Amino acid sequence: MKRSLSVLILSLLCAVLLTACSAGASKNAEKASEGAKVTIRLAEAHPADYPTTEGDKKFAELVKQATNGRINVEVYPGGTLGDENSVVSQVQSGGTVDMTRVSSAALTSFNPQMGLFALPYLFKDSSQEWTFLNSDKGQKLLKDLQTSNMMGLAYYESGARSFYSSKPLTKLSDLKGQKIRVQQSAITLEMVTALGANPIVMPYGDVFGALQTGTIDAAENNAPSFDSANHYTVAKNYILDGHQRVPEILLISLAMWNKLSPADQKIIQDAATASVATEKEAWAKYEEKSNAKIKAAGVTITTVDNIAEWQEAVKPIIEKNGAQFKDLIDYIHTLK
Ligand code: GTR
Repeated sequence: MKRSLSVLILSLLCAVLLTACSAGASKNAEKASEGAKVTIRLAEAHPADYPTTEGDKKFAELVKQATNGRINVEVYPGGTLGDENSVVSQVQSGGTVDMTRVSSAALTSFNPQMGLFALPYLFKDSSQEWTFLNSDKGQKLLKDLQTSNMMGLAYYESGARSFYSSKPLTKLSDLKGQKIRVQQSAITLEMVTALGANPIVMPYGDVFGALQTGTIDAAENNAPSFDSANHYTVAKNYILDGHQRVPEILLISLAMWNKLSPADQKIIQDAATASVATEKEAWAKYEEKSNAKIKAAGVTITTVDNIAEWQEAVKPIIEKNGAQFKDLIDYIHTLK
């Protein structure tokens, strides 16, 4: 009798607590769904199934959930809103594109601090890179984009970039004289020149056609991009020198950011932070699939066993451009 009474009291207590909690939760949700509706247009250069797009979609879903649909993030994959540079200009000027997932390389001409990630062979591996990205110094770089009217919400994984060519490419000296497409980044242009090749800046979407027609001989990217953009069907030689680890950034215009209430800003920031895990998980799977696909397609894949030779060739570039990032570089070298 005594026992069943205490069970009853306990169950009653639980029920009261649960009701109080769910009332609190629905009150919060109600609060988040109050106010004017907001639509955020997010531009993505990659196709719908690419890892970064998976991250964008997760971000949109989390924002929708937290605001009961009051803030609607529309994701536009496949570069339909324009190439990276024009999209970043839109975001920066508070134009019709409010957000984009973009390569930090495309931000270097808008914010010189982003040039850090263009420095060749800066990070030892992904683990050292992420220790830096998650550190206060790495996060500060994101927030400092505000000085360029943009706000970095999160970093996404982008692996390491390596060269691929339609011409033979199994050693450093093969790069000599090759016309290589690069992203719009002054440091990358200098790096490619130092490696003996001729850099050509061109939008990502034009690379496939340019490889086909021979306007360029080569390009450089991570395996998922090499695969998803079909470059591997034309450029059959891939040399894994891993010259750069250029993180992706989830970016919002300062114009949109400043329109949001502090509570909404927190929802947006939290959703962006939470979406990183989804993107990284999708990245690992996609990268594995891409490597298998590239191999099966008969691409000659060369691993580099004398990376010191490549590092030596770009040393002057690091010395010249690294001075402005000395503190950050020294800090990175202390990380495991
Ligand atoms: C990819 C990156 C794209 C784009 C592309 C490029 O790795 O995800 O946003 O910057 O490289 O080479 O232009």
